[in-house]
Amino acid sequence: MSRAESTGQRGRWADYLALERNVVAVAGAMFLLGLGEELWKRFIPKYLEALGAPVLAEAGSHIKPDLGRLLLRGGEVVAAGGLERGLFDAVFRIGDIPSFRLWRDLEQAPDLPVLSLSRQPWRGLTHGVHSQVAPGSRLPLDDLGPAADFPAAVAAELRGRDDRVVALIEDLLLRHPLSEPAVVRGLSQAIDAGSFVYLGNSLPIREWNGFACPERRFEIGENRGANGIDGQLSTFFGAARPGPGNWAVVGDLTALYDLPSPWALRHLDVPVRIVVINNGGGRIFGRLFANPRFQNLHGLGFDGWARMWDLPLVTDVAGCPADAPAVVVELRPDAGQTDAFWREFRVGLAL
Ligand SMILES: Cc1ncc(C[n+]2csc(CCOP(=O)(O)OP(=O)(O)O)c2C)c(N)n1
Repeated sequence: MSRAESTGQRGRWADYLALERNVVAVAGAMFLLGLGEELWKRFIPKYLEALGAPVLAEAGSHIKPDLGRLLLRGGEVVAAGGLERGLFDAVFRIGDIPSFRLWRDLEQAPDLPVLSLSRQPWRGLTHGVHSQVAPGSRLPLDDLGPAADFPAAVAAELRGRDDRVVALIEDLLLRHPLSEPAVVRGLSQAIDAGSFVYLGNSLPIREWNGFACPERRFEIGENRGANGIDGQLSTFFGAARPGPGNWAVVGDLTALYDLPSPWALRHLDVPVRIVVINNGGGRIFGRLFANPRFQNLHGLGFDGWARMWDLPLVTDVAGCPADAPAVVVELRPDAGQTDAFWREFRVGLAL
């Protein structure tokens, strides 16, 4: 953007933040691949600290471990609850294409001012002021300073709610250790920190954001499959980095939609670990529709597929043969515990 434009924009943000006190800052997915993006990654946590507002951060933002007490660890449900109760005067979003469904929840609050700052031209939001910042350039935030004196009472209310949601989650994870959320928590503990973790599509993203250890640092790729759940394994192979530490965490239908993809592995020189969370269908639809037909329920396993492509298949991360270039890890969460987890989570949130 030109200098005049950027000054005008800064002024607009400064006015905005000075007027609006209850700002919730939300860091959406940022893919931090180049010089400019590294600059953002270093700068944003400092800026958010100065702002003092609670922050909802997606795993793909890569700044969760840097946010300390600012981070709403209970995640989207805490921010969504704040939205419902009209706690915020404004929402300030920084980042690339968002993966949280909270952005759709904003449709319910059309009058809420939303400020969005991104390297991308696409807002991915239903409303608000969207500003694009060229990749590699500084975020024009430095003049703002500690603009929002976030009201202590609202912060305390959110913080209290956040602590209660985190306690609820931890209790449920302990009581349902074989549930899907607990399986995802376990994955985030078992995968080496620093690894590239590709999440596809909606439910694994949602579960990773909700239940993975927020303090462990990974390079996250999120693909919600909005344009299709097919081709996700191929996308992962293409995105994998040289050297070890490439993990895909995908649903079983997502894997089934891309069965020929391991063909590409013989042309690639990157070791990969493909974790399939096999819950016997597209369970995301269990939440949306009463009719189970939408879930495409099945009783298939992935051993035949793995054999076809000469890939070892193991049933826990610890069992991965270290020297194998590609491994399938098939995890089967306990359906009863998963149902109980989500049922009790809903009940606990309503209390
Ligand atoms: C090509 C294509 N077909 C269908 C869909 C609709 N769709 C979205 S999510 C989903 C199910 C995903 O199931 P799975 O990978 O098993 O994940 P789970 O929901 O069980 O975690 C489907 C079929 C889509 N997005 N793209």
